[in-house]
Amino acid sequence: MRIKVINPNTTPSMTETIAAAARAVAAPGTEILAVTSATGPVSIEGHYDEAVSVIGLLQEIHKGERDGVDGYVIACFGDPGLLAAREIASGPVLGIAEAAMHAASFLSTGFSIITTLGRTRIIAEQLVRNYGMEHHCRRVRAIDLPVLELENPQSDARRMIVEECRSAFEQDGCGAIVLGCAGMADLTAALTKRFGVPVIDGVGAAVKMVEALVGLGLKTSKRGDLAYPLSKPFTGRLSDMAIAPPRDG
Ligand code: 5HY
Repeated sequence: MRIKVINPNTTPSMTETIAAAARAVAAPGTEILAVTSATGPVSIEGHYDEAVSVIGLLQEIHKGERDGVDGYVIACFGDPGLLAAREIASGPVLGIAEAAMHAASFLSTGFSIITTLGRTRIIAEQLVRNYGMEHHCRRVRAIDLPVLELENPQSDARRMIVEECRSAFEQDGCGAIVLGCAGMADLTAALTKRFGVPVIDGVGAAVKMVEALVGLGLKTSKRGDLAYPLSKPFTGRLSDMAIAPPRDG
């Protein structure tokens, strides 16, 4: 099967981290197509960044549908554009935040999330509520470091994440950690070994869940609000994103 893993920020080095995490867990018969959005912000650190990033993400989903991709992973912890992506995809589309939270809820009675900036922490708290995870998520924590500092070998990001994990275990009573940024995907193995608890990277979790759903022969429901968008003209710069009317017969 072919799973398209889309980094909706436009930083190719982060896509490499994401691709490595996806390929590390993919089954032998799974091909990972890892792509960087062609347009949008270099990092996604707020509602505005998310909103703008969704255009490039949806363009990649459109391409994936033309290429016959089996399923998709949105590799950004805000899960930007998740429902819009599901409207235009036939196969499953999973966001890394929802995949990681669900995986953590299977493995512990309470998890803490560690993300980058304080403002992203608030967005992650909203996701926790949207996904009905209030009873599973003990706390969302932030290391107060911009996303692209995770890509900077000179930054203190690793040490800060380790310290935040330690605080989470001491103060939150959590049994698992969810890494709250796609750029943290390469830390999973080292943190799991260090703390001896499940540390969940959403990229890996989402790839395995898409594999499972595709393996079960399941697709995105086209009944109700996830039905294909209505055909109508789009005007202005995004006119090529209009949905073509269904062909007769
Ligand atoms: C992410 N931003 O996963 C996030 C989440 C964060 O560009 N990729 C981004 O840490 O804000």
